[in-house]
Formats: sequence, C-alpha cells, structure tokens
Amino acid sequence: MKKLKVGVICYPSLGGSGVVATELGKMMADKGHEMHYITSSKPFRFLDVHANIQFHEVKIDGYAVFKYPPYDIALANRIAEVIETEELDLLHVHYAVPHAIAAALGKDMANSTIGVITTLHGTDVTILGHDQGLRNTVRYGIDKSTITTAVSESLRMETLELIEPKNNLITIYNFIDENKYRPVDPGTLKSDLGIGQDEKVIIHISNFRKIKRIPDIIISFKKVLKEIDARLLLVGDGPERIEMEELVSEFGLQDKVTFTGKRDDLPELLAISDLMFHLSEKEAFGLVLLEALACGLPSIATDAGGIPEVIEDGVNGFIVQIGDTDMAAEKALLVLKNDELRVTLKENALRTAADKFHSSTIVDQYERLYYEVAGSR
Ligand code: GMT
Repeated sequence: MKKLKVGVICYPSLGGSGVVATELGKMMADKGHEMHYITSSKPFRFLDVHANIQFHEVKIDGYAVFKYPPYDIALANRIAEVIETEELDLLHVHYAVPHAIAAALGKDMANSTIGVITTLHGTDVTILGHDQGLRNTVRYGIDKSTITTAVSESLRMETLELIEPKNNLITIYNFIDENKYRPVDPGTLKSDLGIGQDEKVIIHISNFRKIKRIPDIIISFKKVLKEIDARLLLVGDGPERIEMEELVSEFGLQDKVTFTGKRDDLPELLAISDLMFHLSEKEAFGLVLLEALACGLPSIATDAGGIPEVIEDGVNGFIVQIGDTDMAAEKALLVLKNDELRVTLKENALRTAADKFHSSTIVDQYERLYYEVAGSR
C-alpha cells in the first residue's frame, strides 16, 4: 500500500498529548510513513535522525502592531505552506484549541481537500468546553474535521454531551513505548534517594496542577504512615509545587516526602515503587497510569473521567471517590501490607498494558484511520 505523508500538529512541550503525538509519529515513521511536524519548537522526545520525520517550524515575528503575536494565524499559514510543498495526504491534529481551528484555516488557505483527524486529549473539552465561547470554537473544530477521536470512552461521551458536535467521535486509547516502559533493574536508585530498604515507596508523577489534587495525596500518605513506614516520592513540577512543599513542612513530613523535580528515569523510579497514587479530579486518560502498569506497578486512583478505563478496581489497582483520602489510605495499606496481593496486581498490571493498550494495536487503529481519511478525498 502507498505510504502516506502526514502533517502533525501538537503542543511540543512536555505533556501527555505531546508525548502521544511524538511516539505515534515515530512508530508511523518506522512503518514507512512520512511524518511532518508543524510546531513552534521541536516536540519533547523528538527524533532528530529519522529519515521519515521532518520538522517545520512555526515562526512568529513580534510586529509592533500586534499586542499579542497571532500564533494561530502563523500556524495556519505554515500548515497551508506544508500542505502544498510536501503534498500531504492528511493532517493529524492533537488538542482541539487552537490546532483544529488552525488546521481548518490552513486547509482553506491552501485551497485543499485534505482530510483532518483531530484527537481530543481532555482539557480541550473538560475545561475549555465549559466556556461558552470556547465551546463553540471546539464544536467548530470538530465539525470541520473529517474524523475526531477521543483518548477514552469517557471523554468521547463527555464531548458529545457538552459540545454537541454534528459529527460523531470514535475512541482510540493512548499507548506508550514498551521499549522504554517495562520492568527494569533500578540499580542503587532506592538507596541513592536515601530510602531505607524496608520503607515502602508510594509515587506520584504529574505536572503539579490543581486538578491533580496533590493535597489529597499528601493527606492519604500521612494516614498510611500511621501504620507503616513509607516514603512518598512526588515527581514532576508545576504551579502547585511551592504550596505542596509548605504543606509537607506544616505536617512535619519533610523526612518522609521527597520532591524529586522532573526526571527522565521514570521506569527506574517506578521500579523502586510499591504503589502509585493518582487522585485527580479530572483525567481523560492518565497516561502516567499506563506507564506505571507497563512497569508492573498498581495504582490507587480516582473515579474521574477515563481513569476507570485504565485502572480496573481490584484487578490492577483500586478506584476511590475523588477526595476520599480515608479510602485511598485504606486501599494503600491493603496493598502495601499484602505481598501476595501485590504480586497479583503486578501480574494483572502487566497484562492490562500488553492486552488492552499495546502500541501495536493502537498504532494499527490510527493507521487504518489515516488510510480511510486519505482515501476519502
Ligand atoms: O490538559 C492537560 O492536562 C494536559 C494534557 C496533556 O497534553 O498531557 O493531558 C491530557 O491528555 C493526556 C494525553 O492524552 C491524558 O493522559 C490526560 O489524562 C489529559 N489530562 C486531563 O484530562 C486533565
């Protein structure tokens, strides 16, 4: 079959949607497709030396007439140029605002009939969709797309209810790179972090935003400490970090809670952990939960958005209600005190990652969609 030329638009910064867009591009490029990233900077985890991957920078000049540099217009303009110069077969847009709108405009500017796939990642609907003006913008982006996908069934349903687009949506789950996320030997990492061999380790990884409810994690952990010796690793960085450091000091838990900052050695950190806490109030998918499963780590996670599609209660972790720190602590203690249960959860975690979310299955779903959209011109 003819190999395709695909224009990819995504947020290049660190974040789940950028990671998925980059990993998908790499795997499509390995299959022989030409992937053209049209972004403001090279995406995080971008592969510089792949014959089938190209980067087309979106440049924006700060003309004095503009109070705000019009990035969306510059993006649309660059999309139009790349559609023409590279003779693209389709566009794959990650995150509705402003990308789906810029794609529609770029396509129009190029006077092209190219197909557009928009992938919704979460807050483009679950937060922006609550703003009346942006809701109309998201609807416009979806209805201008040939096909829109959502990263979980929960997000698909929420989009249909909240945005009421004319077009239907399909669910394609996220995936991870199994070559990176797998059980690994962490070497001396546990002792390097000053953690005692008998201390149990609970890990949380995020961008430290309010919706992650990190105070709930610290409070649940404090309740766990009443019964067993443990360490909480808070991995990542973001707007809530300083407040969280203050909360940890207020509780006198400085020796028991370690803020690691952003780290690249996530598989090793997951390998020294016994449990993950992920107690968000909104989460379309929770890519980090899948990364943990693929490393054999169970999670205590909330009943929010698409999380129960990733964490199956009692199978590869436990689901608790948002804000229920008593139950989060209770379930954590159940897991941490029971070696046999941890082994079962670990086996199930590895199985879920391999059976339900394997990259080969998900990338094949996207590839079929690419051919469908390219063929429908
Ligand atoms: O909007 C965000 O929170 C960032 C966004 C991202 O770009 O990482 O996260 C969303 O997309 C991820 C990848 O599909 C999902 O794993 C996250 O659950 C989702 N975040 C939310 O729904 C809050």
